Amino acid sequence: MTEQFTVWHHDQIGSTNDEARRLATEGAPHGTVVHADEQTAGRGRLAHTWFSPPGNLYLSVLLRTGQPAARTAELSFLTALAVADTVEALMPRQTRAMLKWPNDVLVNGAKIAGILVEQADQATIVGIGVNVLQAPSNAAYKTTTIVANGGIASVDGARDIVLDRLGHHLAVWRADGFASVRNQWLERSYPVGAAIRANAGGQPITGHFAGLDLDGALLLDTPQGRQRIVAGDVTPAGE
Ligand code: BT5
Repeated sequence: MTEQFTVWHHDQIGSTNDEARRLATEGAPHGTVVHADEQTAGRGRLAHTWFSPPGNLYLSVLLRTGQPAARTAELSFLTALAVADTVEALMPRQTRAMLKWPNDVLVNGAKIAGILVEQADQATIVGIGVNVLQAPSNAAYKTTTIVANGGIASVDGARDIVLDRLGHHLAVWRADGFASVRNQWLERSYPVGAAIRANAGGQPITGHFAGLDLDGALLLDTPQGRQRIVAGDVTPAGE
């Protein structure tokens, strides 16, 4: 099934995810997209702020997949593939986008995009921010933009590519399930066996990356055995 997207554009908005949630409660259909040039209350996970000045892409896609809410997390990995494809399409040829659990898209170790997937009533809201021109200088880690990496992009061009790639990966997910998404995600992430540290609330846990579980949970091999981490962040063990 080819995805049909209908884009509602705003010059400025609080958060495209909030607007998409509102539209979901009004019964807006699958494929409704909220795009804004600027956000005044852009959000990340856990009440983090998302730096959202003009010059970047901010959009939220309302999906009604007909799948149980338990599969929502899968959409965050699927979206990361679409965002990585987009970033690579806009940058010089050899530049690769790398994926870091759970939702980061990095270029040369710096965060270039953010993904926030939320459940709203019967719908899923997929929020995507891609730094085209602007990145915050005061974030807790390195950040970057398409343009800083020698890429050439318009925000609307980035939007069209990301929707196209999202449509593609959704079709693969519908046909083949999460296994194919998971394998593609793993190909673009840390190599299995890499030493990483997981921060999941409480003490950080250091171990060796052992891939993703069938539901997208991080698997970490530690001296105490294999651990499953469902929420948190990871960093290379040395940092
Ligand atoms: C994310 O959160 O990475 C998800 C961000 C999703 C943003 C999109 S934009 C469209 C839609 N509408 C919204 O309101 N949100 C979505 P998290 O993993 O919690 O990372 C947030 C952290 O990244 C912040 O605490 C900062 O340290 C850093 N950060 C903030 N703005 C950034 C930016 N533009 N680029 C890179 N890093 C940023």
